[in-house]
Amino acid sequence: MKQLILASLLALSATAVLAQVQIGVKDPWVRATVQQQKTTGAFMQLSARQDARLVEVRSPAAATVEIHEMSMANNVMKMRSVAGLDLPAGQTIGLKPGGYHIMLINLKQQIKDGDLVPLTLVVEGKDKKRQTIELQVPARPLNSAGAMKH
Ligand SMILES: [Cu+2]
Repeated sequence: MKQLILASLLALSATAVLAQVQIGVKDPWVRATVQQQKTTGAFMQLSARQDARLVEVRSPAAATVEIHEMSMANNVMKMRSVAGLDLPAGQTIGLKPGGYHIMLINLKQQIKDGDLVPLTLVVEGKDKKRQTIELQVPARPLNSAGAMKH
């Protein structure tokens, strides 16, 4: 229970900080892993007040972080890395299992339910100026709604 409260407080404070940079982040979470698992996904809702683009994501928890897109091709779910994700003004872009997501590759350690995973989003505005958004993203269990296989 304590962890739950902490997680929601952190989510609130993340939103407050983000108001200054015109990017909203809602309900971020990382899928917890089992031992030996080397990859996992991070998910959230992003909204921008002006046109912007998510160009990079970093995390000390993984050797490599990529922005991935999932799509169906011949009834097979395929995943590929994309250079960036457009955030059109006024729209909410959902990063969710089965769609766009942030992929954490070569995890340095197991991510357990309730852990907070630091993520840095790098967002580029139309003027090509970049800003970083620091998040502490709570891990949710493997079997939480919408968990996906990789
Ligand atoms: Cu992926």
